[in-house]
Amino acid sequence: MIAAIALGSNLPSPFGSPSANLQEALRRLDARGQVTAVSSFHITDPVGYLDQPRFVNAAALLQTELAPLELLHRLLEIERAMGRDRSAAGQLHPKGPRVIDLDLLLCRGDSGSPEILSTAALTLPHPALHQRRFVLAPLAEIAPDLEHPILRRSIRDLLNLLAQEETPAHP
Ligand code: PH2
Ligand code: MG
Ligand code: MG
Repeated sequence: MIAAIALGSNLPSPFGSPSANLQEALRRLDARGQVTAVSSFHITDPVGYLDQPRFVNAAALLQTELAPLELLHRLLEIERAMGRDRSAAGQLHPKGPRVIDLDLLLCRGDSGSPEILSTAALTLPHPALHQRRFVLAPLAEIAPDLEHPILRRSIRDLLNLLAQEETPAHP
């Protein structure tokens, strides 16, 4: 299957800067399959919880034999191995600063059929995918024609729709 993955970091780690963390995560992802495309790295203002450093965000496509839930567990394993601390003591806020965040966005089987999942462990497509510029803008660079299987819109269209929403109406 092919998986679209969002990457984010806004804290340094022993691997280096947030950008170095993304590079290290991509290297580790490539060991779980084949990274077939990587977007540019976007410097973005924090969304949601604002009192934290700016993020470096990117998107990647991974060709893998893993099933979605297995892949999710590998992503969480990479986050942990790279020093992501999800404990209450280790994080300021659930949406606060992190060394590395790997989010599974969208998966397609080899026949092209989309994975639609709604379980306690995993929801696919990612429920906030279409609302986040820091996810859509990088993904649109590498997969503009990828269709959101529920909204039935391409990533390019979703990004354009978000841009329209963000534009204030004329008086
Ligand atoms: N991730 C969050 C919360 N806010 N803001 C930006 N710009 N980029 C992120 O990756 C991000 C965020 C929680 O996952
Ligand atoms: Mg996230
Ligand atoms: Mg996450």
